[in-house]
Amino acid sequence: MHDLTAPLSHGDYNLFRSDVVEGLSRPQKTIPCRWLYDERGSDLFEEITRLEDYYPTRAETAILRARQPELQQFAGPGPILIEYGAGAGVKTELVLESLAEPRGYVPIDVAHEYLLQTAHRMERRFRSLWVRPVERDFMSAFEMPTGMPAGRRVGFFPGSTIGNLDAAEAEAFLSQMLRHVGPDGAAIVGVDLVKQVETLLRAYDDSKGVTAQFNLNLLARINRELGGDFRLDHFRHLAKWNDADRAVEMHLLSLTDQWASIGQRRFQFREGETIHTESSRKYDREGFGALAERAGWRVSQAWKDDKRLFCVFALSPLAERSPR
Ligand code: AVI
Repeated sequence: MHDLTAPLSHGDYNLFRSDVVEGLSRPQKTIPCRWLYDERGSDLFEEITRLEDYYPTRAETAILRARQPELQQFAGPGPILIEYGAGAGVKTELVLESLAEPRGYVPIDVAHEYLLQTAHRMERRFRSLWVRPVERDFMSAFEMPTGMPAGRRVGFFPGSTIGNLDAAEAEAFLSQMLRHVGPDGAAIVGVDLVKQVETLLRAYDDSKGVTAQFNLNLLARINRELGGDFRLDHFRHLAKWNDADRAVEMHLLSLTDQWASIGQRRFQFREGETIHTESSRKYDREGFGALAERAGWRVSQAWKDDKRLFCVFALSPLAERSPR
């Protein structure tokens, strides 16, 4: 998610190009949201998390702070924290601080520099912690590093990033996390809740226009990295609620009839046509509980903030081993 790296590798360039060309060839044009996060996009996203209108980060941080004793009790003594998509550090520190003598920390992220920064910061902050960064896309199939200390493994997936996955991806992700932590493990997952559409849309179309810049940056990235000629002033950021999917969607709306090229490929846009760039699904307790169950988990605890905007779920394996 946090791409602090310089140019794309050959493989990533090909993947980016084929995702964009294939996505723009569909009846509903679409580009996978992972490409929003080049260096500029990652900076803009960090800025979004500090906005008044974007409540999820604040609400989740408040829950983690308020529930430190419960988190400690839930994880038990000497746990190993496995974080999917290494975060900016505040939430990770809050959780590691809550835990009783954490033994290990395994941050997982595709962005090399970012991952190492996070790993080093946690090593410095928690002196006796065993830290092993894993440079992988958390959606790919991968194994835990060898030599992990003994202890209960606790998966940590904050930020409602699960909302950016569709139902099949979310289930696959939760199943893999269960495989990683094993039958004695546990998980802590941050999930944004369904609420008034007005509040949701304000979070994804903020008054300072940072989310609009974040979305439009995708076209700037296509121009720079794939040799595109998109006119950024001919598109507008659009956030809308999809009631059937229970998701806030980000789109780039074409303001006029126009063509844009990427190398030799030309794409036509009608006035009012959109490129779908992200879905951010929202859950309620029942909906998330059902998803978790399909992946082999049960909800042990569900902690909400005062305004009931966001929920941190503590999950246990459905087939937990009975205490010896
Ligand atoms: C990273 N992800 C959880 C954010 C979200 O809320 O879906 C990305 C984002 N998109 C627009 N604003 C924030």
